[in-house]
Amino acid sequence: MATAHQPPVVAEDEAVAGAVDTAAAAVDTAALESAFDAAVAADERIEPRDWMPDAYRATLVRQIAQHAHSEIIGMQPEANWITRAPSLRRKAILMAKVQDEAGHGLYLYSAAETLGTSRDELLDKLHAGRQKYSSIFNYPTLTWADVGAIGWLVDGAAITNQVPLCRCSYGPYARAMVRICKEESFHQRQGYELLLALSRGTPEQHEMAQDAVNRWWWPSLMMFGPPDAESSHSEQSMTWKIKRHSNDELRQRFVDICVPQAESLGLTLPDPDLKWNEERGQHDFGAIDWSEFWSVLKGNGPCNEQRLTQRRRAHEEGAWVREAAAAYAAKHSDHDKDRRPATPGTHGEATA
Ligand code: FAQ
Repeated sequence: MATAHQPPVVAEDEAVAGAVDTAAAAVDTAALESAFDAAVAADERIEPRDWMPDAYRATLVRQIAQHAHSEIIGMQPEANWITRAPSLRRKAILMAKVQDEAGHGLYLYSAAETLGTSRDELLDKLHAGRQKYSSIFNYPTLTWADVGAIGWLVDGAAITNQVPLCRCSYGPYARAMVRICKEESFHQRQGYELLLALSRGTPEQHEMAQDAVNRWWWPSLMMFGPPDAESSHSEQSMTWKIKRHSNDELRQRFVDICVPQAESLGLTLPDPDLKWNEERGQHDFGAIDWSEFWSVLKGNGPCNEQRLTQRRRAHEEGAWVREAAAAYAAKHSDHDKDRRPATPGTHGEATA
C-alpha cells in the first residue's frame, strides 16, 4: 500500500538527494581546488576570502606564526644591550631596531589573523611551547659585538630568506614581507657598520668582533632550516609557492653573499673548509652540526628556557596595557557612536 511504502519512499528520496548533494559538493570542491591550483600556477595572489585547501591554510598559519614569534622573541637578545650601548647614538639605533622587530611581529600576527586564527591563540601556543620560534634566538649575546653580529649575520640571513617571501602566493604575508625586508635591510647595514667600527678599532675591539662572528656564524646557517633531504614541508610549500627556494639553496646564497663582506670587514668566517668552487660557481663550506640544531629545537639550546620564561612574564606584566588599550578603544567607539548622526548625512555632514 501506498501509505505503508511512504516512509521508505521518503527515505529513499532523501538518500538519493543526500547522494546528489555529496556528489555536487565533491564536484564543487574539485572545481575550487583546480581554480586554486590554476591561480597559484599563474602566480596570482591568494587572498583571505578566496577558497584555499585546509592544509595550505594550516601551513601558512604555522609558518607565519613561527615567523611572528621569532620577531618578538628576537627582541630579547639585543634588548639585553640597550642599557649598555657604548654611546647615545648606538643606544638610539638599537632601540629603534628592537622597536622595529616588535612592529614586524604585529604585521605578521595580523597576516596570520586573516587566516581565521587570533593573536591570543597564537601567543597561547607559543607560551605553551606548542609553536616554535627561530632557533637562532636561543643563543646568548655575550658582548656588545654580538649586536653587530646579529645585525650583519642574523638580519642578513633573515633578508636572504625573506626577499623571496615577498612573492609568496598568500597576499597578506607577501605584502607584510615587503615592508619588513626594507627595515631588515637597514638592520643588516647597522650591524655591518658596527662590526666594521670594532674591526678597525683597537686590537681588543677587533678580537671581540671576531669572537662574535665565530659564535654566530654556524647558528646563522641553521636559521635556513634543516637540509633539503630532511625538510618535511619544503616540497609542498614550494608547490604552493609559499616558499620559492629550498632551505639549502638559500643557505648557499647566504654563504656566497657573506664571504666577500667578511673580507671587507677584515674578519674571518670560522670554517676551514670554506673555499670558492670554480666548477659550481659557488663556495663550498664545512659540515653543519645538525645535532645541535635539533637539540635547540627540542628546547635544549643555551637560552630556550630563559627566552620563554621572559616572554611569558612580559605577557603577564603587559596585561594591564592590553586591558587599558581595549577599554580606551571601547570608550572611543561609544563616544564616536554618540557623535555620529542617527541617519548618515542628516546634518549635512560628510559621512565618509
Ligand atoms: N628554527 O620542513 P622545514 C628574524 C622547523 S626572523 C626553528 O624545512 P619550513 C628577524 C620547522 O618549523 C627569523 N625551527 O620547515 C630578526 C619544522 O618544524 P614543524 C625567522 C625551525 O617551514 C632578526 C621543521 O623544523 N624567520 O630573524 C627552523 O618549510 C634579528 C622542519 O623544517 C622565519 O620564520 C629554525 N631555524 O622551513 C628578529 C622566516 N628551521 O613546524 C630579531 C619564515 C626549520 O613542522 C633580530 N619561515 N624549523 O614543527 C620560513 O621561511 C620557513 O619556515 C623556514 C623553515 C625556512 C624557517
